Amino acid sequence: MNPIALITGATSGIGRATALKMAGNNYDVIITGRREERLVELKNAIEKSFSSKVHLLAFDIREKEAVSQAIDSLPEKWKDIQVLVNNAGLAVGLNHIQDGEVDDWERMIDTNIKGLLYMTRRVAPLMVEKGDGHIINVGSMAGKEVYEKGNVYCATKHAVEALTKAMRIDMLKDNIKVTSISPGLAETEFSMVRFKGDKDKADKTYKGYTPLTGDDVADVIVFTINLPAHVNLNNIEITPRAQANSFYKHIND
Ligand code: NDP
Ligand code: 8X3
Repeated sequence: MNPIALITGATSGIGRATALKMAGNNYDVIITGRREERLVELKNAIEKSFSSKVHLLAFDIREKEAVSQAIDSLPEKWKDIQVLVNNAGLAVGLNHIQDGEVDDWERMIDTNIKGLLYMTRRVAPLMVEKGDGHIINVGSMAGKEVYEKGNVYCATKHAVEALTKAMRIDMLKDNIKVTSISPGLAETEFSMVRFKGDKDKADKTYKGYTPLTGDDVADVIVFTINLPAHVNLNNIEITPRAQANSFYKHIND
């Protein structure tokens, strides 16, 4: 068997691209997400192009019991997880705090913070047991800065930053690498989810400049994982050339 990587949120965007590139780098991959048909399609695509093995787990990361059951259900050899990419996440809504939808806030907190914690709580002990492993947390530029109407999404990604630092300290003696990667604007399904299916608003987000793609972010994740065992990239910020930070974007057409 190849080394094993578990990628959450592999049905779309950054997670899907990461699963494909990890398979291309001779990892066997465990792919997760809620949309099972997409996981099946991705499994077929990987098996068609690479010799890697694929195991799929369809569950909602917000459900603690579902996360536990999914990890428990893994055949013993699939529990030897070398890399965990905590990628599943979302922004829902873009409102001033006084107009925010409490249900949106809960979806973001439950997915981006609690879901990441549930996964880590079940997978990290498997790594600690063997004294080796690498956890990549997908944060955001929204975890570095706070922008107008970003309130709760930014707070969840600040939490990812804090948890990344905490994990690195807590598992230092166990040889577990922990990295956070903080992308800026990447064209995926992210904005369709944020704007609740409003395609015009979603498309506008990426107009007039060249945004990152899921592949761009996945390339950096794979680079990070492939570094020598004694080297860790603690935190990576990646933006399109046209974006300096959360506030400055250069629109050129
Ligand atoms: P996508 O919407 O394309 O992908 C999000 C993934 O997360 C999907 O596979 C989705 O799977 C999964 N997911 C969402 N909710 C749940 C849930 N409750 N249970 C299980 N899986 C879930 O967006 P991106 O690829 O852009 O987002 C990936 C990560 O990157 C997120 O954490 C996001 O915050 C972060 N990010 C994105 C940026 C961007 O500009 N695109 C920039 C910075 C960070 P499914 O719906 O099938 O469950
Ligand atoms: C996604 C990027 O700028 O919409 O995390 O917060 S941004």
